[in-house]
Amino acid sequence: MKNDTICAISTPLGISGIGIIRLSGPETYRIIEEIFVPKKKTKKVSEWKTHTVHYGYIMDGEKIVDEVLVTIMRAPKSYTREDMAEIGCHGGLIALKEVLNLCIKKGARLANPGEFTLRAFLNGRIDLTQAESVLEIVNSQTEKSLEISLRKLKGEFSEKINKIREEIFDLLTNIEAKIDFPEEEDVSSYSIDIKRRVEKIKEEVERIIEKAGKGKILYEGVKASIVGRANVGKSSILNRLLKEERAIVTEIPGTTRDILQEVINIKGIPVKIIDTAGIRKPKSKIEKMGVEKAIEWMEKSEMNLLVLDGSQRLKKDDEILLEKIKEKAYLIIINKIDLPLKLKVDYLKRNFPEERIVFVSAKTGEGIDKLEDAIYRLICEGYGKIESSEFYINVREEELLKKIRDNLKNITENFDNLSIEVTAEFLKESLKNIDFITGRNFSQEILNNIFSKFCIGK
Ligand SMILES: Nc1nc2c(ncn2[C@@H]2O[C@H](COP(=O)(O)OP(=O)(O)OP(=O)(O)O)[C@@H](O)[C@H]2O)c(=O)[nH]1
Ligand SMILES: [Mg+2]
Repeated sequence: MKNDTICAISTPLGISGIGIIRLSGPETYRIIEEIFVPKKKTKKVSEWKTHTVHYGYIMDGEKIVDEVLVTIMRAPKSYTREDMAEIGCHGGLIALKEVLNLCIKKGARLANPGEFTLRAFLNGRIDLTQAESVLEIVNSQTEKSLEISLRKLKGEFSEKINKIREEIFDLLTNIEAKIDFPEEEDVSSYSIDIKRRVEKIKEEVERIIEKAGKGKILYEGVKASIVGRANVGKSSILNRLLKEERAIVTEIPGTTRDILQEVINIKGIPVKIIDTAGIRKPKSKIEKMGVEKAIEWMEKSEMNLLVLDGSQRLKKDDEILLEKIKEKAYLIIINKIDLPLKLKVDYLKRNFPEERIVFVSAKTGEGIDKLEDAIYRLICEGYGKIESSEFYINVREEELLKKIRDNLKNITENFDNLSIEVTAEFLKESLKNIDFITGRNFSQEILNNIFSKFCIGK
């Protein structure tokens, strides 16, 4: 199966500027030879130089299918390390499908999701963390998370993991020699040295888990709900943050009935903002459901932004929300500062830290930049300094790293009571988990799990 030739449409299905069909495998050049008629026919496809582009027509017998550019990438200098070609078609869906069917007719097989990347992994071009980073690149929502995923693809994360592997491996060799030849050295200084080395490796693993935790926020983002009484300007604030008129704004209280979610980018962090229905005595069944949902969202979000209308005195509903908002990370936004201030700000300042209160006017845009800063600071409070994050680790990698950490901890915490053989077993277990991270050791199940998340053609 590994040796057949696969093909797929690698660009989105639909009308586009161009569409690309990818081929990979030993039959690639024979298939191109049979379906492609270059404008300048000088050499056979199998003699073309690697990384060259050729202009011509895809032909089905006498029938022209599309005018294309064919790019050749010869093994091992290709994404999959196999012979590869990319056919750049005009972006019409019918032509793309026809070219694809022609490739299949000539012996290629339609690729499974992520199969090109799977081959890159199986052929040793990238390890499993790098393969996963490809998916992370595709799913990145901000420049910062893209940068982090690209660093992982380059192998920075693998490098760290491999260094830890080397250290554990070295330690294990050392210990095994000791098991075989027990009386050669002074035992006590020897065990102090082992303990110190395990401690150091454990600290390094902990550091990776901690640093990656910060990367996680850049990749997965934060959920924040905008809540408040009806008509205080929640949807207007969302529109300001989005820099577009996304939510419907009217002077009628109860405008937002259903929940609206949009992702905004705050200094590289994707923040999913949820605009909720205003809280007030519901006038209709639909509105009542909206209000209930708003409270539900407050509970589900990582942070809540409570909007108050600065041109009015505090109402009972505001007070209820001011109480509820304290349950997790929050900001209090005083809106409509373009109007005369009637809200008792002193009262708020007495009861809430000053850095949690932001003054804005969604109408004029004043204070919106300060609101963005305040959201960013709130995220940093919860997740540490984001800029220092080096990489993102996914759930699979995190679970394995935690297993390794716990294994090493078992050694250091019980060191005096452990026999040298048991210590060796713990180290072997750590090594096994490291190999699961990088894919030096893998099961079909792990691969299926990872690559089924990819799209076809990647
Ligand atoms: N003067 C002034 N008016 C504002 C400001 N922000 C919003 N408004 C007005 O207040 C009214 C309500 O705004 P929305 O954004 O729909 O308020 P909301 O909180 O989403 O309301 P519901 O969805 O009904 O809960 C509209 O008429 C807005 O134009 C502001 O900063 N200053
Ligand atoms: Mg609204």
